[in-house]
Amino acid sequence: MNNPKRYTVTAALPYANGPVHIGHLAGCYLPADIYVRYLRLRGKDVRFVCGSDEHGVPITIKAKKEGVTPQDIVDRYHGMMKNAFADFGIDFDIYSRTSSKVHHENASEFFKTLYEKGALVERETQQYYDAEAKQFLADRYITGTCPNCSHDGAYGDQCENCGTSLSPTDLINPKSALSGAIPELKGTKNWFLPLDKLSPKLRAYLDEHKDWKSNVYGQCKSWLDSGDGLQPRAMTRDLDWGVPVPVEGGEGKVLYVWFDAPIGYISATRELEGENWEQWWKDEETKLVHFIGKDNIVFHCIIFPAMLMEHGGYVLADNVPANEFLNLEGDKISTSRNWAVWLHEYLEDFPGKQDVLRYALGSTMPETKDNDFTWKDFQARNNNELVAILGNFVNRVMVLNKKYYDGVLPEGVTLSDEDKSTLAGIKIYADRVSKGIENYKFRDALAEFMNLARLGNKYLAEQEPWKLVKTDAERTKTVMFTASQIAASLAVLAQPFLPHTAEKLKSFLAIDELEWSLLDQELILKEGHSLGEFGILFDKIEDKEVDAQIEKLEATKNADPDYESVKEEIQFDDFQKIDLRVGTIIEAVKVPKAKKLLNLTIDLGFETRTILSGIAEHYTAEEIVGKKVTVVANLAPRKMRGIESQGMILMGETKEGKLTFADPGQEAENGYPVA
Ligand code: B3M
Ligand code: ZN
Repeated sequence: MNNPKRYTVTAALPYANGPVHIGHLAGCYLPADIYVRYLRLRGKDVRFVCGSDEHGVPITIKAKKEGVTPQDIVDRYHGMMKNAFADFGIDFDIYSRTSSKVHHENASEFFKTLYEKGALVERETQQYYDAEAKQFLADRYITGTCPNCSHDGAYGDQCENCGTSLSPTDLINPKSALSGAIPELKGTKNWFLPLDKLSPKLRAYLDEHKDWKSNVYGQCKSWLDSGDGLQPRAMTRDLDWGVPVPVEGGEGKVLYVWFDAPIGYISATRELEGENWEQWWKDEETKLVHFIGKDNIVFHCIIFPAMLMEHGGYVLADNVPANEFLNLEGDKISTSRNWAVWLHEYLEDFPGKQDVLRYALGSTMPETKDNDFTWKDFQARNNNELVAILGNFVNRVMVLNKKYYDGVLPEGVTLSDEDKSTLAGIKIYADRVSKGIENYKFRDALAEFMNLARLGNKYLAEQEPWKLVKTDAERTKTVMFTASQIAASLAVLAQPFLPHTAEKLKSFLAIDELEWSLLDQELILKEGHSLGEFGILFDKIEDKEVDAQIEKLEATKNADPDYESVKEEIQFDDFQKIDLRVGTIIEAVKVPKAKKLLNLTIDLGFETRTILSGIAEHYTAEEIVGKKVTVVANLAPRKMRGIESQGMILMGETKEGKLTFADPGQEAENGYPVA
């Protein structure tokens, strides 16, 4: 779309189940931010929306693993993610969350509209069910072999290896992710979006967008053309975490996370814009652009457009510039294996160096194919480019101007042809930067920015003002004046990529506003302009700093994958709240009809307690009488199987999963603290 009236730019809503890492940044948020910052500089009307995706199985599985509620999980990560994005200058107009009231109402309303229009098909189908966990197994609750590429860990909704969208019943050798059990089939009712019937419309939409990146267009095309074509897809789930299904018969079911999440973009806009939200989604002259990673292509290019078409009244995405994946030191980034560079940890190790990471990622982002982030490359980008080219050029300009003219640009300069052609270079590079960004070629754009700094260095190296000053004071003035213009243009052009650096340059050069239109002026800085105070832009990163990062990663690799990650840090006061005491088991009986439970009577010295413990599969009642144990003495009582358990005993575990007693030692006295 040429010359739209306004832009709505979305960045994928990350699942709130872990902190943000470099893969997130390079895959989606950095390119989106560069694009948006650029549009704003060009005076465009833009809204940049994002937020946490707080529903879906990734959240509930994590909660289950930790024994906390899904709400606990999303509350823990939402704020952390929001801060990480802000710290790295990802300049959203709003970072919302899908557990918000506005979103629940909006998603609910959207579903109801489709339902009332008859756009959804109600169907009773056989779905996999885990009898042990008493739960239907949708999406990531079930894994198996991908029918398309034979990858072993495919999920019930998608194979991450080949990107194909799946249904649980497509999986070969399905297994419950909850219990590992082989699931059984059980009938249940859900609402489906008939993608098969919508295929012609979707195909027409795709045909209008042959300009999309080839990785995106190609993937979509192959789904549409695949053997059976598109299949109806369930938009509801038999789960209890999500937006409740708002129609009759929907009790106990929620909207499919991939139904509600993209609506989250609309909800965030509503939250941001109040009554004015509609123009951002419904006006023909609004250009909608979704920034995502490649595993989200089917949802943004097929399913969400289908939902919007069926609803009616919405504009569809003009482009979906999806990136491929970023690997780390040759391996796939993985939250669960802790193979990642977390943004918050990066900032602890490299305080104030946000732009260095933005630059390194911007230069290697996986625009057309998967790419690799290495710490050595990071170091080289910093030392050989940011320090040696950009930093060096700016520093020479600042230092020499200070030394020769006390920081006031000389007057009475006469530009030679060579100076003029050097200055003409500014426009050429600026145009290349613009073109790159407008065509979603952010790496090229960033490279052209650095090329302009190279031009500046070359100019200084050829003119050698530090020598010239001894023989030709007049000519030196012109040289420094010309070089200063290049520095000023770099300040303007740095803004989309390196916003923190641009701010520094702005104050070094004492420019009031770094408007893009300055690049069209013949001269950005006038004769007699006073420069500001300055310092060093970038400093060298030493071998030992990146070696430490590599070692940190290596340690992760060597770590036993069986270890659970250490829980969130607590304060000493939190720990002090737990009252641990020495006790002795004086009686033990099996709890009838409970496979795992023993009913223990514990001598705590000052009193005896009844404590139920889930150790019956590991110990017989007889063999543990007389054992010393560590008791959590102030745990609120809990009723299980009609018996009140008045505390808990601590157990260890062997590698094979056998429980062992956390024994305080034979001599320890009952009732005395364990601390
Ligand atoms: N949360 C998937 C992801 O984080 C998903 C994106 C939603 S965008 C509407 O990869
Ligand atoms: Zn596959």
